[in-house]
Amino acid sequence: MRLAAPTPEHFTSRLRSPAVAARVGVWLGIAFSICFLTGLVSHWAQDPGQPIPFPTSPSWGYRVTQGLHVITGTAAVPLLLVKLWTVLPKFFERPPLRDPRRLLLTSLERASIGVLVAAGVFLLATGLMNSSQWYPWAFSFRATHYAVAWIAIGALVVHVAVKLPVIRDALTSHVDDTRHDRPTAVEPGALSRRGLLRTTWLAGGVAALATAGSAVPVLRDVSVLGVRSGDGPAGIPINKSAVSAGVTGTATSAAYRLEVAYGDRSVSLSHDDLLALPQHTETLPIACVEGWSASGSWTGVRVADLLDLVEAPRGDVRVESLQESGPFRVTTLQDQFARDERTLLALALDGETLSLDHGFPCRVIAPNRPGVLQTKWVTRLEVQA
Ligand SMILES: Nc1nc2c(c(=O)[nH]1)N[C@H]1C(S)=C(S)[C@@H](COP(=O)(O)O)O[C@H]1N2
Ligand SMILES: [Mo]
Repeated sequence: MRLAAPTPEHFTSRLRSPAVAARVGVWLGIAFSICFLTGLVSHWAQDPGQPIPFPTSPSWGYRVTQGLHVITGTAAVPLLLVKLWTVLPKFFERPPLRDPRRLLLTSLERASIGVLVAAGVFLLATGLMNSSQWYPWAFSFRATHYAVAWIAIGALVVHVAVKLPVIRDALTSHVDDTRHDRPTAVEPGALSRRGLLRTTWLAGGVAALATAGSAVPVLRDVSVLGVRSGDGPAGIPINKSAVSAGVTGTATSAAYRLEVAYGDRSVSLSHDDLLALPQHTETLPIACVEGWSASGSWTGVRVADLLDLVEAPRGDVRVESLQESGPFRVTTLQDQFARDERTLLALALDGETLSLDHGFPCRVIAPNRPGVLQTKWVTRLEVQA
């Protein structure tokens, strides 16, 4: 017996039709576009250089864009699976070897689809893994996810342009229309085409709801995928714990000091010194790049007030944590955040001394900022101007 790859004629279900693929494709295109745009926002927000300063208002902006990013990315998973299923026979089409011109065109089109599928699967898979805090890779997630997003969106534009006539035709005719079907795609399945589409929308909706609870408190109970929803002191989840950051000793030591420096001027403040400075309270969210977010009422010292202690001009501030290693040990608090009156070095959350896991003795909390930059266990602020 010889094992042969299937040919398109082996696929007989009438559900595998451009009429279905185009309709699922519209939603997939919308989901990918939302992911792309909100991803650009997130990349900009995390860029230490920021040629155009990231705005500090509205304070909940990043919470919304990043929540949307992860929700639409998750909803895209069932859409992509159904879409791939409907076009599967295409992967087994034989290239038109006898006609060089058609061969070239088909090869180019297939290559662009290959790139699109590979990039799309890569983005959704790494995104899901990231939002469940599983990093089984050595490359930088942000740089790679960002680069591949450009590849995907480029390939998507090419794909839509090439298929535009078929897409337009499929969308303007009835869902059961057979004009663009392969000749063998005639067998009725367990579902009607409309039934398959409804099931797909439902699956996308369920995936979205299952994720949304990490950002939308009222949905918490239905969100089985919302991994870090509302547990942790004051209802705010904990990402990196004090134990895993290795700071339990240094953060609670009587020798703890916050150093504020500008050039050769510096001051050194104990936890009590910080408590003796004017205190301000702001309601601001922690909005993690993984999509979860939660709002808290933070009390502490304005970063601007601290910089005034060393008569520093405004400028980017280098923030250093007690944490000994790890990518988020040192972060940059850009000028516009350092100036903003809502930006605090928080000492308390919901009226209670900050817990060790939330960053005791003090942590950065600034409006409209990715959680990853809200540095905990801060021990040094240095104005770079
Ligand atoms: N020093 C330090 N600060 C840190 C982190 C870290 O790993 N180290 N994680 C950040 C991330 S990814 C998030 S989402 C927030 C979460 O803050 P929380 O644990 O208080 O909710 O802390 C940020 N601050
Ligand atoms: Mo985060």
